[in-house]
Amino acid sequence: MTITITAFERSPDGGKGLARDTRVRWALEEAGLAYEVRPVSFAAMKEPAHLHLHPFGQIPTYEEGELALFESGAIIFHIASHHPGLLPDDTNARARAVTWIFAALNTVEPPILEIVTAKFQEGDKPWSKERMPLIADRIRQRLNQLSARLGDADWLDGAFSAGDLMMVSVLLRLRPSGILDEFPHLAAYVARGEARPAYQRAFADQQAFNTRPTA
Ligand SMILES: N[C@@H](CCC(=O)N[C@@H](CS)C(=O)NCC(=O)O)C(=O)O
Repeated sequence: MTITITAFERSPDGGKGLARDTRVRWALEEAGLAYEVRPVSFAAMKEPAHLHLHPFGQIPTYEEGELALFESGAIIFHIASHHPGLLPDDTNARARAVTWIFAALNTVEPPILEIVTAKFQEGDKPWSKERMPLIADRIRQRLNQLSARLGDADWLDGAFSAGDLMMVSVLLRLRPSGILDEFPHLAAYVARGEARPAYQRAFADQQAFNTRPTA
């Protein structure tokens, strides 16, 4: 069955891999699944056809036959649940890997997203600059805790899992800020994720997609 995901017609990051279709592409590559990408413009994202797929008018979405999903977490959990390689077979280890997906999305990503909000939505406010160090400290607090848990292990809980895929994807968004480099274990963890052939393919594909010549 054909799998189709949506992505920005042209990502605002110009192909740095920070848009959330990259994490879905990565999961599909890890699972060895072929997929198609449908570009969506900012205007089309808020129109009824796309809102039917994604109630909040965003990307990524995922379609496979009758199934249509939104939310990168739900999409990756779906892929990982139906294909080998992204979740352990042992029931408890599987539950822990899923916990790391939630931890990445609910506990680590929110303070990181504040940087984007502060820069792009509040950058013109007089208090915006004063807020930045507070955001950076909240991120550092989370990274300290995460780094303490990871220690010098390769992955968060045994073998690489969808939990690592999500955590690395979330941490990658921090790279432009330089904060990640303050945490050598986490920087090495992210580098290990990026070195995976499936990530390399996903990154190259999104980069080619976002730098393709305009028609
Ligand atoms: N929680 C959602 C967030 C989706 C999201 O914020 N997507 C961004 C691109 S990475 C988007 O579509 N932004 C455009 C907009 O919100 O109008 C997920 O993980 O899929």
